[in-house]
Amino acid sequence: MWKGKIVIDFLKRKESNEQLQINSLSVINDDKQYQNVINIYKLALEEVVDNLTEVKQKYYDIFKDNLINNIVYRIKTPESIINKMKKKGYDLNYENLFTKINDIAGVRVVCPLKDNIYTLIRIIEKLPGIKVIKRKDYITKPKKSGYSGYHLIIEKVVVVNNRELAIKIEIQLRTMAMDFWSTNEHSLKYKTKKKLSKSDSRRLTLYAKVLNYIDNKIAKIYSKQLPHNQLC
Ligand code: 0O2
Repeated sequence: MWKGKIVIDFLKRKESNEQLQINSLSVINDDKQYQNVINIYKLALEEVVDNLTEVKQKYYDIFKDNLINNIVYRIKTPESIINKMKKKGYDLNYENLFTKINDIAGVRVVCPLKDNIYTLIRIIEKLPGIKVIKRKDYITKPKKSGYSGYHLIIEKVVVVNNRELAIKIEIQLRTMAMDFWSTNEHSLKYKTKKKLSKSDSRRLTLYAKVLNYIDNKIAKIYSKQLPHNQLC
């Protein structure tokens, strides 16, 4: 199977022998090579989203319960990819893009409760054509900011020109409470140029803890619920 390095060979062969350097942001959007790479990521991403949508539906059909609330996905913008590569000190070339940036294609799955996340991870691990290559458990160990969630880096096998390619995709798994916090913190602090005051920053970290407390308490109420046939 083709891994990252061989994808580069594939592009090299297809696109002449010019050096595979990501030159600058201004050229990247018109760069045919870049578009070819991104199209492969898009293909892999769409297949993973289809897989997860099917899991959501099948789980509901069997258990009449939601394992997944919603699934959102995106391809990272060129700006964001370049910023991340610069921030991490990587040279701007396709080899680093393939091998070191794990979230060019990203899926976010929001589940009702923490237990659903762990059930879903076990299901994802068994999906055909998907291999989990890295995990980050920010649920057991939240980040200093308060950020919580479970990240899986997977390789999804796609077929391009009759050859198999393993493409890296990041799956972020969150509860509704984690997603509420992260989405707001993302715009208030994590991805904004505006500076948040120290006290507001501290508040956000505190609210993450409060939401985590509520997440656990709601799960506890669910766990005490009797099955329908035992209610009377
Ligand atoms: P964006 O804009 O959301 O895409 P890796 O290279 O895989 O080892 P990476 O990607 O540098 O590690 O870091 P990590 O911890 O896995 O975080 C990846 C993503 O998690 C981030 O992507 C965010 O989406 C989310 N995240 C991490 N920390 C925080 C946080 O403190 N607050 C919020 N709201 N989200 C966070 P990007 O690319 O940084 O940003």
